[in-house]
Amino acid sequence: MKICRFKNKEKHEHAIHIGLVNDDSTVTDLTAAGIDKLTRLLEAEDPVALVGQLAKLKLPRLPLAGVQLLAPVGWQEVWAAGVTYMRSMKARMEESEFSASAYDKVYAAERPEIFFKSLAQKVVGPGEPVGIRRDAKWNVPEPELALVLNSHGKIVGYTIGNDMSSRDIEGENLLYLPQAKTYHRSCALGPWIVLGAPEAQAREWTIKLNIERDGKSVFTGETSVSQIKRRFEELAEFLFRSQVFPYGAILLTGTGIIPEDSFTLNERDMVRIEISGIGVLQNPVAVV
Ligand code: DO4
Ligand code: MG
Repeated sequence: MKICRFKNKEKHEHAIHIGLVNDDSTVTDLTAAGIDKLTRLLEAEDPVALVGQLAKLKLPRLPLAGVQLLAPVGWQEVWAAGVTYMRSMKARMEESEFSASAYDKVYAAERPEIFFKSLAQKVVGPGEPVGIRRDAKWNVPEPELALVLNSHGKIVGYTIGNDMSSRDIEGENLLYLPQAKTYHRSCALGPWIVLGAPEAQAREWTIKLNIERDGKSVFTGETSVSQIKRRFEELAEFLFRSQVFPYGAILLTGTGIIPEDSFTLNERDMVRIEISGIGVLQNPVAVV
């Protein structure tokens, strides 16, 4: 079951609607049934049952091609876990002699690395440009499974996240991590939220990254969600320790795909992330 935020392209209106995506071809407008915010669904006792009941009503349907999908986040803060895949730990130890032992230790430690990534209103949606910093020389996308958590810390869904990162800034000094990770257009989410998949099912999904330059593929990579070292509930539990999220939160689960060290993104590259079980998130790259 896939839910989304969208605008009606045909009507050129600014109003934001909440929708149910049917067979990747049409969208049922749930806002016509009074669902004006994602949290009305995500905070429900049983979001899948609620959407199932709404789907039985006679509600307007639009072609998917006639809507502009928006980032599936309303008021939730976006956070990110790091060094959850062996590949991420190794690549980061290589990028920085200075911080190598920190990455090594955090991979094995009981407490995971979790950092603040973005306010909801700064998140980029499907088709919108993601940013590379003008003061960075080594920039990469990080394709990540994103957990959608309600205000009680319960995992209610999943979406695709891109944790855009400046590897030279991060590698120079670990204390520069917030500048390497949190800047204009550094976080993309979409295309929608998949509800109701248990962790065991999500662990069977694959994550693929394809980067195109001038219409040609310049990088492809693939990993499996099963390679994430920590359980999703463990990550969610640490995020909610001594914290409150009145609107819930989004938690990116770390990257397992890192291009070779000679690779950096260019302006106008196209980043395509596919997670089987969710869909495709695609964004062009712009210098910010
Ligand atoms: O500590 C650096 C960031 C790690 C990260 O973002 C990841 O592993 O995905
Ligand atoms: Mg990351």
